[in-house]
Amino acid sequence: MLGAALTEPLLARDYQVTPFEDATPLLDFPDALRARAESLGTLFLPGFLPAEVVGAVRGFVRRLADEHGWTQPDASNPPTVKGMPGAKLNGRGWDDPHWVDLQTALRLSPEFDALAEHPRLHFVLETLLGEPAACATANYAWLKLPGSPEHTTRAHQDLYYLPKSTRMWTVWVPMVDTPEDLGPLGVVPHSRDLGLLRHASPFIGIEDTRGLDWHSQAVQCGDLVIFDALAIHCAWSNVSATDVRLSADIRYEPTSLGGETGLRAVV
Ligand SMILES: O=C(O)CCC(=O)C(=O)O
Repeated sequence: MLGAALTEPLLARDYQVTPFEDATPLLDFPDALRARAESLGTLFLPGFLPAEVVGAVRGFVRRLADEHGWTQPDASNPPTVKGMPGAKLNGRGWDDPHWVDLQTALRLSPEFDALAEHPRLHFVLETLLGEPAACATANYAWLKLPGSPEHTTRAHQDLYYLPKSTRMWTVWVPMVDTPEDLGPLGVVPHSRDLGLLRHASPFIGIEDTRGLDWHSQAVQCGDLVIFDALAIHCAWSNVSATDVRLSADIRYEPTSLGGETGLRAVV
């Protein structure tokens, strides 16, 4: 049973939040890019990916979401997605069997491969890892439906769920234009200095993060937020009345590790 607090929206306005630092000027200076990433544990690259590459994944996801009755069909596939009124994911969202099926279909799709293997992404990941990057496990497309604060991604560190993945970097890709009320990602820079913090449970995550300095802002389709395995992050609640937040997270590890992670059972 969920605690009462988990039905309350998680709102950036209740936290100390400043905008992300744009790392674009460092793209021509790999050493400086790596130094920024290692210091902050996160990078923000606005407009980094071609909109059509991300749009193709959005189109794939929304076709399945339409079939499940979660979203309103729109064959023109704009970077906004309307929810079907009253639509809900079951359970905790991530254990809804239809959502799990969607993840499987997505991972087998050429659209996802084209995104995950995009050369611009691999250039950045290889710069951060110091060797070629391999796409790891635990890659998801998230649909955050309006009116579902109980499915908000609360503050956590990925290393808690993927305890072997100390060298992993995650790329968070908004697949729709995501203003603040749609629930963009929030990240705490320099989290690795804190080590792995106590998580109350896989679903609750880290309970008290109000004293921390968060980075977050409205983002567009094509932007990227990259963060390491110890970066404390969340996604604010979708409090839009009508729209769905769609995003993907794609994880990478050094090729020398084989791209295999040990996913902690989520209960
Ligand atoms: O987008 C979300 O709601 C979750 C993202 C996340 O936690 C991750 O990428 O690790």
